[in-house]
Amino acid sequence: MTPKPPQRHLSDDTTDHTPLKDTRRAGFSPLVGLLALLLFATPVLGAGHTVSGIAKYSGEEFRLRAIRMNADPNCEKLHTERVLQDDKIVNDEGGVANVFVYLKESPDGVHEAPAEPVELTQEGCMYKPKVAGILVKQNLDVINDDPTLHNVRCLARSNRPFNLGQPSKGKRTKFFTKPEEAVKFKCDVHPWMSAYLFVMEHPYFATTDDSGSFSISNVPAGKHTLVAWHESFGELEMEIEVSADQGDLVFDFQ
Ligand SMILES: [Cu+2]
Repeated sequence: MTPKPPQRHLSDDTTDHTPLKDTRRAGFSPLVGLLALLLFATPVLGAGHTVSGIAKYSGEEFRLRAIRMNADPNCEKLHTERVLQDDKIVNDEGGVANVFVYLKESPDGVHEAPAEPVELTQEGCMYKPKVAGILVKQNLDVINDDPTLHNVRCLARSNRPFNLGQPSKGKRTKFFTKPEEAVKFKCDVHPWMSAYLFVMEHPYFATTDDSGSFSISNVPAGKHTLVAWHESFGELEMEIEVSADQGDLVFDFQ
């Protein structure tokens, strides 16, 4: 063993570090350092295109039932109007909220989790957001914003499931170690409460807003499969080829 690594092995050395947390580790020679910086900085600097569109529902009409909040007077007190079930939110133009839209495969490998957490808040005895994405090893802050007991049951299948009692206002932090689609969260105290998290290896995803619109930024050019998932309407896929910003994609749930 020699304490000084031979120069010709340096480029091999850089390929073994995933994720590459510290570019200085690859920076034995300035050229290798610069190459690594260019390779890994490209998505962060915003090269790529915005992929956007809308999720619609054009199936049979349905009626949403009101949630029986009076099952817990502490929840009922937090609302002045009746609250409808949140599993099929469709606006007058057919736009569907809470559709998770994402690239099926990462075009550029596994991304490092951002430092800021994803928040899952229990507010008014409902989960906010209802559907969200999180990266592997990114912190999930589970927040109880209500003056009542919630019991968060995470029904993960690939990851370790958990069961978290939150008797009063407060925050608990969790994270996931493996990618997993549609991890369901429910509350044992309030049966109408549910939320879904997608544990992702890349950041190319978005959740539709109340108008059904989604927008994914910095998508690398090339062919991708775009998936749209909805808890009640199912899943749709679309093949896209990205070479410029794309703003008119339509997912039509039946
Ligand atoms: Cu609850």
